[in-house]
Amino acid sequence: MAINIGVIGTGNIGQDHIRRITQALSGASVVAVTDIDPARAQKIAKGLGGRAETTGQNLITAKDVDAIIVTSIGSTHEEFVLAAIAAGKPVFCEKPLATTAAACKRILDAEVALGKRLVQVGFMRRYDAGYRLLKEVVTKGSIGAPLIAHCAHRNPAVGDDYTTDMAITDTVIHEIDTMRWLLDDEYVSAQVLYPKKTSKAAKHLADPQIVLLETASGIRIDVEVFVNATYGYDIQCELVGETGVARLPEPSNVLMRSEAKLSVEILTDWKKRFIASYDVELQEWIHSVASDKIAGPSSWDGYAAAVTADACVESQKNGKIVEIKLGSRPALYRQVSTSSI
Ligand code: NAD
Ligand code: ISE
Repeated sequence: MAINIGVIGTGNIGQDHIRRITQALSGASVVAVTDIDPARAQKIAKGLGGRAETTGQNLITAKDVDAIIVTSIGSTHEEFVLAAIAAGKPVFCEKPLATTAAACKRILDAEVALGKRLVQVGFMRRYDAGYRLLKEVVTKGSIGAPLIAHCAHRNPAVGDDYTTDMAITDTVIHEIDTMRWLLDDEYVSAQVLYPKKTSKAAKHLADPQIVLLETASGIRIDVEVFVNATYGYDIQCELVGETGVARLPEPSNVLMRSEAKLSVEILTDWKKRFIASYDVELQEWIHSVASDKIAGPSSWDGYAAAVTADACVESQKNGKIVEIKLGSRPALYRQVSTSSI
């Protein structure tokens, strides 16, 4: 039986997820959408043959909506995820789970009180074929114990409303989650450094930035976040282990010989870079909803990322190394779900 999905937030990624559910994936259909901009929601609903609900709350409690996707802006996530938990419905929430650790903790507490997992967070890199290969290298011990990781997250440009803290909460949040999953380790400290600023960044924005993370076992991770890198959307990750080095594969692309150059095109759009990962992520989520066993990145993962992001933002302001303390993981999140996530 197909799962009836309601989508809250019909902007950029909301529309992209609707497209993949209706055109690429199986086992679900989108029956209702909503947006704070009603005209946008109505236009999308019309294209779908579904309906537009007036508010997120109405969509969540609608009888024909089995599961919810939250793709509205980050500051609205807490309200909608809590409402979905209260309604007892599975909810896929785009990253970040919420914009502060305190808000994520309220979600975590509500889910723990219910005693059942309903929430999955949109950390899609865990579903990326390249990152999964890297995870296999670590798990098999092919480069020995990991010691150092070098990461880069580069966007061609950002809008004027992008602020210095968003480099952490909106952008590096992906590396924060991916690296703790990849290394199976928790963070103990974070620090943010500011290199020379690019002339391409808005006056109010510090860009690029370097984020330094340390894990409980002593692994050091550096993340360069550079959101006005101009040349493309470029995600890099290299792990240095005791006996070898492993690097995230480049996205496959045509090798061209032309105009006296040997070249490979670099992508500029994050949607294309991770298109297959989003497909796998949402298809697995649909299957998990159908079998009533939510298994992907959890509220605990969303919370751990937010605690780390809070520490990074604090360090952005005081320049210091900030300690990270997660507390103990509730039993609900200790169950092993699948081998890869
Ligand atoms: P967007 O601004 O394009 O879309 C957000 C939509 O939410 C807009 O249409 C807006 O009108 C709507 N909205 C705002 N408040 C609302 C409310 N109270 N109720 C209903 N709708 C509301 O933003 P986006 O780029 O699509 O990002 C949305 C979310 O997805 C963000 O949390 C972002 O971090 C995340 N995201 C994740 C990825 C990823 O790679 N996983 C990529 C892009 C965006
Ligand atoms: C965007 O919101 C995303 O989540 C993309 O995956 C990320 O790479 C980009 O930097 C963010 O702005």
